[in-house]
Amino acid sequence: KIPLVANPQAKEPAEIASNIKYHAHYSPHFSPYKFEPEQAFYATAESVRDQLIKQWNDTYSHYHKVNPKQTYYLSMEYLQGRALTNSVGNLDVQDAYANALKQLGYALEEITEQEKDAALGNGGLGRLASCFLDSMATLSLPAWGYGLRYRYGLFKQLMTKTGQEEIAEDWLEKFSPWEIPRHDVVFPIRFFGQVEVNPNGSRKWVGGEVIQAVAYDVPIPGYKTKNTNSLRLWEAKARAEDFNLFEFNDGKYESAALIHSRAQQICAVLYPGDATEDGKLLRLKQQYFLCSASLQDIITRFKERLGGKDIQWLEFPSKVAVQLNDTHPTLSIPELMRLLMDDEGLGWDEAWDITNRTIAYTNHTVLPEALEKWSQAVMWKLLPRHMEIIEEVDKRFIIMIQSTKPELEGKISDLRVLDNNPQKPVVRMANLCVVSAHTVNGVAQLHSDILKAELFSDYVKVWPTKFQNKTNGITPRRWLRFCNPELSRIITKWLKTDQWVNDLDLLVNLRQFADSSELQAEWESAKLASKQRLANYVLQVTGVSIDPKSLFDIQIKRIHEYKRQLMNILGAVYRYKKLKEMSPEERKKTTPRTIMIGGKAFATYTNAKRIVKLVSDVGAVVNTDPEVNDFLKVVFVPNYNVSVAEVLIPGSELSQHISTAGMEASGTSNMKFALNGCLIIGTLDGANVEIREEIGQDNFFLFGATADEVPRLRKEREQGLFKPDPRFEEAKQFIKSGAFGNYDYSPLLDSLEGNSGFGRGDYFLVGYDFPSYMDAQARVDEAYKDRKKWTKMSILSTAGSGKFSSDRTIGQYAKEIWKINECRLP
Ligand code: 26Y
Repeated sequence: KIPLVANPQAKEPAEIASNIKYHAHYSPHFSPYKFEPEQAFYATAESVRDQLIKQWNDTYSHYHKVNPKQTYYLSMEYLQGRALTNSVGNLDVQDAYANALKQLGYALEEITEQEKDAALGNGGLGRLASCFLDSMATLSLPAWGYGLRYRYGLFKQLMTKTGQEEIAEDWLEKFSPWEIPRHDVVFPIRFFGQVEVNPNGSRKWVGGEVIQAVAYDVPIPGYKTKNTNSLRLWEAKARAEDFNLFEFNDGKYESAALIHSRAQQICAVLYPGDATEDGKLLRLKQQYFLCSASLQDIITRFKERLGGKDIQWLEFPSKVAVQLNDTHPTLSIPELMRLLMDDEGLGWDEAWDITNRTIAYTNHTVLPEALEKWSQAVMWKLLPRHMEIIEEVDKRFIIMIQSTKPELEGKISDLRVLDNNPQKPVVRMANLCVVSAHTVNGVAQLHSDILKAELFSDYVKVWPTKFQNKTNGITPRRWLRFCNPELSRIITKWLKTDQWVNDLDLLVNLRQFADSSELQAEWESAKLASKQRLANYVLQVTGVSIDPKSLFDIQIKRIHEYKRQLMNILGAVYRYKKLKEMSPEERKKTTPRTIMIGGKAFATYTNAKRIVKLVSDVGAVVNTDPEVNDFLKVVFVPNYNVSVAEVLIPGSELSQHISTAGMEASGTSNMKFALNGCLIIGTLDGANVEIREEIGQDNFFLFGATADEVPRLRKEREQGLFKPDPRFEEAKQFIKSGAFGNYDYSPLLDSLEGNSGFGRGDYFLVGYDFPSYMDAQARVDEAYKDRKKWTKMSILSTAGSGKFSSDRTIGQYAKEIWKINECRLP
């Protein structure tokens, strides 16, 4: 009885239902006779997209007309997750859609579950980019994202007997309702070839192969604003004229389509393995593809928006800000130089000045192995003109230092862009960024301080004002308002406003109610409901049943030795052993715990994979041991991703952020947990330091060495000057005894020995921090017994999280780095 009516601006539930039905019927993707949850999802998403398109087009025209300075965020990763809940929430049509779907026989929550995560990223850096997009739109800032449209994003993690197995995750299997191909936005991207010198001395890159970049746009709606920005993802496509029809007709099918298959490789997967030379080349191609397509697009738009006026190139930086999300898009620097000099005819000095005033760089790590270095030979082969430009940047930098900072003469070989070590000449991408960009920032205060004091300390002497801090943030829409509606309702009720969703600092006003038993009761019941939902999820994906009355203790993040999931599991092993040794009466006095660990290990990172295996092996034993079952469960949550996080975080009570101090640049899930009233056990690392400051030290379970102690402790550990705590030895020994099966854990356990000559000799200081970690865990157990106190701490965590809104972070980038202003749709 619901009519089929196309109505892109439908407001009333009945109209929306009609529009959804219209899409289900006329969508070319499905047979019109079926309306199962999957079709219902796609039809609903298309109807939401209808609503977005008008605002999206209006936003584009508005920016075009006003022509403000605009930011372009370049990132090789975006971890967008699902978009439906976020879109209806940001459009403020959640109730209308829920109602419309009800008329069609569905619940909105059920339909949203049908959506596949867009996982075009690995971890923190990619999710940060996605939170930033949400804040840029919400703040009505003229700011777009650029990325790559990977065919296969982050792999799907399967847990088998041997541990993690990776399989390709087909997020585009059917199609994505959120992307719109722009077949008219196409740029040529060249690879290989040679440099031609013209009689007038100008240079031109010619030959090689040319592949096209085609734009796919994803709408990014803001919350409580009509501004709808874009995430532009590039897809690679060969030109039709490069298809060799003669060869094909001659039966040489593969060689005829060679360039087509080479084009397809570029965006086929996120982080293709780089163990081989071909793998490295492909990764470099991906990076260049993003940089070149985006800059050509930016320059085209700059020209279009002049509306016929003469081009003043020196005005470019007053219209364009480019932010590099780590060094992955560094090739933007020589690419912008090349476009300005070779295509637009500018001289070096002008081009350099423009490039410098346009580009800013964010560093996300101090780990030496994560600092990108590209072989000069590979660069000369793939990008000969860019290598010429990089050599010139390097040469001019050296001259500048010699003439202005002679005292740094001895440091030049470390500071310059090229490392000409004859064994392996490389380009140091971070150095190229620091030398070329106008601003360099770290992602938490401690991290930015370390950058200035260590990694980039000599550059600070050259450019004392270039370095800034921008502490990361998270979007309160996805990470509280939409993923935790129960808690949101309570917050709104007590603050008597929902303004906190846009102005997260308002959460401090919860502090005055932290002792109220009425609020505490509501708070606890919301938490319990989220824990129940989480328990259902865990049962569904692992078959393990967990008790919502136990303490839910969660560590979810990429598996990495510096993040020390190994310390967590050693703690669990020790806890298990002690429980086994206790009498039944003693056990009853302990605090029951459910330890959940989730995260993906990079496919070739063997020690990380061993950690995954150990967690699941420990779980298999503990969870089936009737003696301890009521007091401890250990669960490995498979295939951790954005939508899994949206279930886990609201249901968490304790979360672990336990990296070796100085190694986690910031962390962002720590902010999500704290915002959802979860207490943190953690080290003084990354943003933990600031979170603890904001929520109060009494509400944070602190342990471990500080960053400035780490170098000395490492030395002592290596020299065998440090005597490990007996608890640490006991836990390791218990694993070695075969208590969790006979898989060979020795490479893992040996890496924890300080002076054994194995690996880096407990480089991550698990041995040193273990006793203080266990003491902090004992304080957690005690605190949890006092429900009133715990709930108060939980309320204070949320109340103190205002600073960690990505709206605050983006506001600071806009003002202090990009110099852009709001450009709100009327
Ligand atoms: C190119 C390759 C070697 C590479 C690929 C991805 C290197 C690094 C990365 C990703 C890094 C990353 O995700 N870093 C994280 O960034 C977050 C956002 O700033 C931080 O919160 C987190 O501490 C940091 O590890």
